[in-house]
Amino acid sequence: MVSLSIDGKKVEAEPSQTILQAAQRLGIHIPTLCHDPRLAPSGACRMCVVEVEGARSLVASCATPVSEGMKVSTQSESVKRARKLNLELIWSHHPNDCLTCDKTGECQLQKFMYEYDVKTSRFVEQNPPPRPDDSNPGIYRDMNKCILCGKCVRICDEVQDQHIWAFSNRGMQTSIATAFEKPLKDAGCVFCGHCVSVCPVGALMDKPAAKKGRPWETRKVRTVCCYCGVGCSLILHVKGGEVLKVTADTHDAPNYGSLCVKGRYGFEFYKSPDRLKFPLIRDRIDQPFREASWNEAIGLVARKLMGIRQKYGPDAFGCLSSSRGTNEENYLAQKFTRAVMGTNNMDNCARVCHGPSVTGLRASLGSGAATNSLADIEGAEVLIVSGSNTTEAHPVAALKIKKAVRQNGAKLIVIDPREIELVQYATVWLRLKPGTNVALINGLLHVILKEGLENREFIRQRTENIDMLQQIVAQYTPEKTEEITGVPQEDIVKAARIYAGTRKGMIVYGLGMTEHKAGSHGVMSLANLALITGNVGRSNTGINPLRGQNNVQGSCDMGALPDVYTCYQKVDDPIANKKFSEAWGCQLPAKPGLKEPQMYREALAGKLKAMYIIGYDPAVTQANIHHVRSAMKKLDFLVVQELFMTETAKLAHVVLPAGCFFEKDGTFTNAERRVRRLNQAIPLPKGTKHDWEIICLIASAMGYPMHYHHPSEIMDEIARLTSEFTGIDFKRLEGDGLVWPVWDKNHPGTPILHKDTFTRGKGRLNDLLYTPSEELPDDDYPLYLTTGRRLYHYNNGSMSLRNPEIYSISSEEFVEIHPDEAERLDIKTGDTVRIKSRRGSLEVKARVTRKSRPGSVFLSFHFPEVPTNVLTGPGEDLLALTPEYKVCAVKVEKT
Ligand SMILES: Nc1nc2c(c(=O)[nH]1)N[C@H]1C(S)=C(S)[C@@H](COP(=O)(O)OP(=O)(O)OC[C@H]3O[C@@H](n4cnc5c(=O)[nH]c(N)nc54)[C@H](O)[C@@H]3O)O[C@H]1N2
Ligand SMILES: Nc1nc2c(c(=O)[nH]1)N[C@H]1C(S)=C(S)[C@@H](COP(=O)(O)OP(=O)(O)OC[C@H]3O[C@@H](n4cnc5c(=O)[nH]c(N)nc54)[C@H](O)[C@@H]3O)O[C@H]1N2
Ligand code: FES
Ligand SMILES: [Mo]
Repeated sequence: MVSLSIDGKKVEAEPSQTILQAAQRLGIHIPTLCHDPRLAPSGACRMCVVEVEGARSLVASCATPVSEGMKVSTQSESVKRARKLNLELIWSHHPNDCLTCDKTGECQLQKFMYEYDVKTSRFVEQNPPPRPDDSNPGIYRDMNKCILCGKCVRICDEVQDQHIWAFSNRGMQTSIATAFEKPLKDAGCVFCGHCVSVCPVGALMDKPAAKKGRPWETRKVRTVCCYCGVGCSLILHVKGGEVLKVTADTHDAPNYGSLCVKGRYGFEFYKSPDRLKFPLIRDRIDQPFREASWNEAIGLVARKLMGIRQKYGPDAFGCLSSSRGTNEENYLAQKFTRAVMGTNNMDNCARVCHGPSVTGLRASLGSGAATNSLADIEGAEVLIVSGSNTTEAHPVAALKIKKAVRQNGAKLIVIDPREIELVQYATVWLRLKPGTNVALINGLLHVILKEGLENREFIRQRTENIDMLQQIVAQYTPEKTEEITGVPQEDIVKAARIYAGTRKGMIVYGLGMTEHKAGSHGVMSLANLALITGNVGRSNTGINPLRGQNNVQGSCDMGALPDVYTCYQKVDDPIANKKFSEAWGCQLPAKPGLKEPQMYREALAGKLKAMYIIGYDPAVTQANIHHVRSAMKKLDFLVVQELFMTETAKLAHVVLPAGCFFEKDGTFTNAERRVRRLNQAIPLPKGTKHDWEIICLIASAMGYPMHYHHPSEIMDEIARLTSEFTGIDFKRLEGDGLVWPVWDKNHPGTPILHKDTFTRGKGRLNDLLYTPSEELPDDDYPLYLTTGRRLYHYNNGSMSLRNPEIYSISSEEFVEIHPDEAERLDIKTGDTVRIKSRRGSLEVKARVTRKSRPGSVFLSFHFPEVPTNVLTGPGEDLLALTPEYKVCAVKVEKT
């Protein structure tokens, strides 16, 4: 530590700190234009100059380190004079349209001109005019306003690592530009908006909203993003019942100021004219819908469900609740299903997603959740990213991976058949054949055990079943593993050594692990890898599923599953069953219910008669949708609760219009188990109701009174019934929320699981053989089809496609096909091709790219015109029944 004085006050600072940082510790404000704590100092703007006793000239405090005995003055006359001169110089080539500039009130230049009383500039006769450029989606640009602070260039380089902006030209002509002045869309921009978020002036701004609002006229509401499981904190800027723009605060976890394109620009769907605005009902699905009052609709639902329960018994009903909805809503959905309908036929979209993570991690560690927090990624020395296209599906988590590699020197092992963006960052890329995860990981385990790289101490003390594991993986020599997976032996050995050679090895994975016949097995294999190397139970280690939906962690935690109540208390455990039966005032069924795919089978068999589907669109997003739609059509009664008229809603008897996440209070739980508050920002659209209110209305109409004044009362009930949530209430969740388990009202939460012991006691090393996928390419269908996500759109597209700015960036689907295949089939980029599987066929444009593995093609499932799931099919995870979306066999023909 060194001691120095600033404006006469003494302060201690680390020798690596700058004068600016030391001043901030004292609460002394120094003006800055080019400084950002996330970026390396550049010293470009000279606003932060201070006087240091004995120095020959003023120094930039943001770039000057402290030293022992330094005497700094931040407000001396010469400092003030220098800052004023500086402002005059900047102002001399800045347009003076402050009255109409959208940045007014937030512009740092304007603020400092006012503070330093600079009214005009001696260096100019006439300010230049604004030079507006709104040719790019989302982002508005005016290079005449640029002050060349370089923050946009640096944040794009240093945080987003995308390198889109650069200084171009020299002298007075210098400006910020993309390479060759290409439009952002063609320059490789991912529209994260980081550049916009740091611009101190009006040079880069979010496109002005249709409705105008000055910063002092807008309310800032903190809430949680409704897209992926990272669960970024958002600040909504609201005026007169409308959201004008979305930003993020650099202090808020887990994203600390970063957002992706959907978080920042994907908010306009809520005011789409397609929003459902009143209940719709009909007797039969071949009739048109008619508008109904809420009374009539709720009465009808209650009557029908009571009739079906009476005639066919409770198990003729099934409910799917929404991982887009809140914890409170999911809790009520399963309470309704169990207490009112009397069945455990309850599921959510985790079934088609990370169901195998819940099953696999529970089998290995005892708890189905991520073991560590997202912040841990940055400090890892080795990262395995398997089956996660992180930069597209969890973009803000990907920033942490990029930072770990580029700035902190971590080694990255990517396991993925596709050449995803993270491959550029990888030390080793294991490009396996789709569906061969278990074989590949067994191969890694083989090398580790054979070379004695395992952590014997950890294995002895904290795991069981090492002998069986050793026997099984003995077969998976590098040669044999290469044969099955297509990954070169040397890479398998190299990856095994890298991962086993660290005490800070962290595994992050996605659906490329779970959506397979051997999905749960794949997850258990990854757990084996963490367990035999002792890379679990500490910071910067562990095994971490990047959960998909904003609240899929929460919907599972809330018991929206067929076999458990909240936090995985088993329905067939007599103690849990008694506890919930008493709390809810009825005898609850103890037999685990149907999983989602079993519901469709039972419906086709005529045994399941009614379904209640909340915020979920399986008629598009389930695999083999012909089968799913036939099952839905056979139901006597289908209720769908939605924002939009989805394909599933089109098969319903009753459609109930619900509020979306901007419009409600409640909580979401992100992929790291962090429970956070959602704050209502705008009123419910006329005619709609909150999901939780609708459930209460139906239950009450069925003779089971359910009344809550506010979602916080539901959370209080959850906390009473769930030890892990005992310490949680809405008040405590303000700010960054809490990571469960939170055992009491003073408990700080638990970011790292399994520190001293696993939830199940010892960690289980599961001995697993490789099981091939259900449907492999053959002569008739010679290509693998693997499916997944694209950055700009989200699942069924019902929300993301309804954002005009985003839609203008990405408005159609294409199939990715490797040049080898393309040549053989005479297909060029832009050609329309027909893709056929044993279950269906579709037409789509082709894009020839090396991103696809030879022998495989890739499709997303976001565009209704290209119903990918007519193709996917027949495989299912052996334990969780998750569809094998990542492997089926297809043929491709030019049309
Ligand atoms: N932009 C965007 N973001 C999203 C979503 C969205 O729709 N759009 N959806 C959200 C949801 S619900 C989820 S669950 C997450 C999913 O996020 P991810 O898990 O990242 O999603 P996917 O793109 O489906 O699949 C990931 C990767 O698995 C790879 N893969 C395929 N087969 C195999 C295999 O056999 N082994 C291995 N190791 N890898 C394989 C694919 O090539 C792909 O790169 O994303 C969430 N975030
Ligand atoms: N081919 C292929 N298919 C896949 C996958 C794949 O990788 N490949 N991935 C699968 C995965 S991981 C998942 S999670 C599923 C996702 O499948 P879905 O859950 O069906 O997809 P979403 O688009 O998230 O649909 C949620 C629906 O909820 C509605 N909604 C949003 N917010 C609210 C709300 O607050 N209240 C109500 N009532 N409704 C709301 C939206 O309008 C939307 O229609 O798709 C699966 N399908
Ligand atoms: S803030 Fe220090 S030079 Fe710009
Ligand atoms: Mo998902």
